[in-house]
Amino acid sequence: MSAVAEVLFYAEEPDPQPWIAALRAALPEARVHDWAAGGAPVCDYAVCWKPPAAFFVGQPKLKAILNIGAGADAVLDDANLPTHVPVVRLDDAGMAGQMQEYVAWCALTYMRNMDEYARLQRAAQWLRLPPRARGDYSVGIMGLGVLGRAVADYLRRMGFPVRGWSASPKFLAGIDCFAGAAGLASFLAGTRMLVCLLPLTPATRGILCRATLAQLPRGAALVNIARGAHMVESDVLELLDDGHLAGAALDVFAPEPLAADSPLWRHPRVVVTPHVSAMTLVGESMAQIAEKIRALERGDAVAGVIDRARGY
Ligand code: NDP
Ligand code: OXD
Repeated sequence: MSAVAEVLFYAEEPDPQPWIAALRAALPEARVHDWAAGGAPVCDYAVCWKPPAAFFVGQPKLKAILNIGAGADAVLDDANLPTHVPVVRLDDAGMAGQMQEYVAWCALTYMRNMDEYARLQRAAQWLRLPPRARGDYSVGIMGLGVLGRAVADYLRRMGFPVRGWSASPKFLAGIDCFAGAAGLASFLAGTRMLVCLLPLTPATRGILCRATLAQLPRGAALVNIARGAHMVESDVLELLDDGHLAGAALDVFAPEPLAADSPLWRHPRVVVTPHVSAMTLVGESMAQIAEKIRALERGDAVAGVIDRARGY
């Protein structure tokens, strides 16, 4: 780094101090300022997760904004976000492995009827359901980016038939790939468990609605691990109640935390987890951000720059 870089930090976390300490340790050649403490100078870089409206005010010299997350939807929605400063998101940073575990757990649960056996146990009912073969239980992944591709490959290696859907066409070994609006119907028609790993953009908001989910075969399961606003909650509840959807594993909600009176909490066919399918890991994420700042200072290209026009 030519001169000492000034880095502005904010993370919507109960205790951001371990994050600040990890960034300082990973980037000792910079000065990291805790925005919440006040008094930060004009900075070169902003490192943030869900910053408050005032965060970018008085920062005319930012060279880049580093988002402490894979999804940049929250920071892109910030009314004060400078328009010409690149926004860079996390790539994997320890999240892909967690997503693989979460989706593998869902696929085994739904394929082996473990959710149904849990309900039968609560009713003290001894009932053996017809077995299903893993090779017949297709998993469809919406979004074949950093996380979607890692999950698709993991499930394929477990022996599930895997299909994926993305904006642009893909050719991935052992995965049936579909793309764009033209590919959506065929993708859905052959999917027994649908996994959403899309970014939240104007094109994907509300995509998990009746019109989409009704195209899945009856008895399909839904796994939403992307953003709550992908889902039209009332449509999902209706489809669960009429049996079109056999179950839903939901990790993300709009808004979060999920309201205490939401019917999702107590629905017998819904599993709720509190946005933990892939947690942002302090060490890995701060190390990746430090490397990206170093690369930017050298004038090198970095992975994960958001295309503002497409929103991801
Ligand atoms: P990427 O940007 O790497 O991948 C996004 C994928 O979605 C790409 O394959 C892209 O297609 C596809 N896509 C985007 N828009 C459309 C569209 N309109 N139609 C079809 N496909 C589309 O993102 P990541 O894999 O890193 O992360 C995905 C999301 O996961 C994040 O945005 C975030 O919301 C969520 N997430 C959730 C976490 C949790 O704990 N619940 C943790 C981390 C992330 P193409 O390849 O053609 O561009
Ligand atoms: C992310 C998240 O986008 O944690 O990284 O949701």
